Amino acid sequence: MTATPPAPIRVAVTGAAGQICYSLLFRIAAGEMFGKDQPVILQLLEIPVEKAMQALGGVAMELDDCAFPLLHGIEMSSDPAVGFKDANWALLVGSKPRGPGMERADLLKDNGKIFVGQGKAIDENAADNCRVAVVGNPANTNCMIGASQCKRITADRWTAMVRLDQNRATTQLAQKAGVATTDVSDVYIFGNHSPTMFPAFHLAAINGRPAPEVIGDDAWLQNEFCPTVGKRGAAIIAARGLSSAASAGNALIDHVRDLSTPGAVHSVAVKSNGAYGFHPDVWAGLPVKTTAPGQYEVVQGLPIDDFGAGMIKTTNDELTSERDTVAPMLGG
Ligand code: NAX
Repeated sequence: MTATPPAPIRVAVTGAAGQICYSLLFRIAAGEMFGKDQPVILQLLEIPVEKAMQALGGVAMELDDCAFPLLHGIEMSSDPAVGFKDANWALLVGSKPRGPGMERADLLKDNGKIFVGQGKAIDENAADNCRVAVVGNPANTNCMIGASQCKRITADRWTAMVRLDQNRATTQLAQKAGVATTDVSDVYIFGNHSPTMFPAFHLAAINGRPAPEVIGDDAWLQNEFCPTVGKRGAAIIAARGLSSAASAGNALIDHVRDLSTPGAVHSVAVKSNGAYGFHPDVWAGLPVKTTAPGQYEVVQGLPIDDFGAGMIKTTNDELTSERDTVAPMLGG
């Protein structure tokens, strides 16, 4: 007897004609985010500009041309009320890039407006069980702004992505130690998705042993590893002339898959509620354990040494100052 396939998951994705989505959407449709038996319907959102919608049409044609068995539908819209309708997951990838000479405060405010609108649209239109993952930068603060507009889709459902930073840190440690990435575990990112983040090397393990003991070079860990991970995005722009795209899409696959997998322990930016000394109302990268599909708890009580405390203070100060900049946009 053949088992009845599960009902499709509706996945709303913004920035769907952009470069991250050009890798991400195909992997979702291939079953890498929600599993090889789970059908999906993609609800693709772009800005109401002819060029963007035309490009989106081309992406949809390519998705069609893959004949993905799990892809049960593609919907396209520039209206958030339509795009987020009944969505079970909302992946907020689109945002406005920083233009030449643009101040970070202006970027925060310009993108903040997008996330005010999208937060409201998600609260009014998404499915009751909707979960949100924010990728568009500044991701942590955009996530805070979006969540602040919601009553139904509560703050604990709003997450921002620091998984790319976790993956970057894992590979840097593996390469330094001369081991496989699968030999490295317990890599957690604390704070902002920005160069101030703290990749907590003192908690990481290599084949079960503390990473600092295996690597035996604290100066490298503090003075090279941390800045390399923190500034990796800029290094990729310098090399490629474009920001990270395939690796960001890959990280979002990991982020959502692990949030859907009970027992997974991974780095996610969530409302801090004061964990590890973060301002309670900012979204900070933290180690979380998935407790049920879409639900998690912050892993509490991990030891933080003086170096780590200093790093966490710096990244918390940045998150708090971003919060101050966008304070007039916060709903609730
Ligand atoms: P692209 O500029 O290639 O694509 C962004 C797309 O979003 C564009 O097609 C644009 O029309 C669309 N868009 C803008 N506003 C929108 C709105 N209100 N509704 C729907 N669509 C909208 O950028 P891409 O390289 O794909 O990067 C997307 C975002 O991810 C950027 O903000 C980028 O900074 C951020 N990143 C975040 C990372 C993270 O780890 N959190 C890493 C990678 C990346 O830098």
